[in-house]
Amino acid sequence: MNEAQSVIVETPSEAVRLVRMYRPQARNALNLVVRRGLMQALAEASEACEVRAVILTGDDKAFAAGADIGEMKDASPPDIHARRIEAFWESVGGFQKPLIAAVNGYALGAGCELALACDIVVAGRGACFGLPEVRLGIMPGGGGSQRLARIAGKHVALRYMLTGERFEAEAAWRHGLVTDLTADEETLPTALAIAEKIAAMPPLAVAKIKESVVKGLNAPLDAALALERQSYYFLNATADKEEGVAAFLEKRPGRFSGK
Ligand code: DAK
Repeated sequence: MNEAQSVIVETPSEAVRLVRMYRPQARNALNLVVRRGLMQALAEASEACEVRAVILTGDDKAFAAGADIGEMKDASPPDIHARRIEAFWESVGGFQKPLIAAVNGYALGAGCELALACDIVVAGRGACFGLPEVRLGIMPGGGGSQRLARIAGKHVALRYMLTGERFEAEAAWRHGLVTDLTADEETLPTALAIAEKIAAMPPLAVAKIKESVVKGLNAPLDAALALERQSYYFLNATADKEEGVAAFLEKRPGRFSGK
């Protein structure tokens, strides 16, 4: 546990880190302490070679109910600038290993943006999403307006952002924000099973696939296809490719070295 116990880091297995936002008295609202704790946990997971996938979660009531509204109250633009909140969002968006959100309860505002910034989102049927910033006279500032529009399309993004209305996990799944819809009690086990599956894959292939998709989405198609091709050639020169092909032909599981 770190940062006054607002973020708890668990190691369900050597290859999987579970990072839990823990500020239940405020529905896990992302104050400065929680943001710092998350940044620290991600930096440590990034450094640790044995970690192959990270799960972000909250508790039964909330993944996270947004940025801390109390901290916003008297914040002027220079105050907000000085807090360097973008460093937090960059640490999530730029995280190189697979990041899985396991969402139960509320994922609102910055909490929803956090889920949107992950690579895979598992949600319990009772989860509730939304970007209600408009009701506070502001707008999503953690990438939500761009990521929701890219994932769900302009109409869906504006439908929810302009009204601030919440939407249920089932709708989030229909709109493509949620990859896996589960019973609430299955959210974490499902996320863990996905993380373990990824962790058993050849690490270089996993890294290149994530890089190709995430960077490719920000690039024109020609440049994105060139990046994909380059990564493909790179992977063809790895020991893991040799092992993966040999394992298939010999009808046995692959033993990958990450080389
Ligand atoms: N901030 C602070 N405290 C919060 C909170 C929040 N976002 N959400 C809940 N809490 C606190 C409540 O004040 C309450 O505290 P006490 O009264 O017990 O002291 C406690 O958590 C329990 O909340 P409720 O009593 O309201 O519990 P309910 O189950 O009835 O309702 C709720 C849960 C999540 C539906 C409700 O609390 C709610 O609507 N919360 C606000 C949700 C919201 O509007 N979220 C968006 C916040 S704005 C930026 C990047 C991103 C952002 C900003 C800048 N930059 C890069 C600059 C993001 C902005 C936002 O997220």
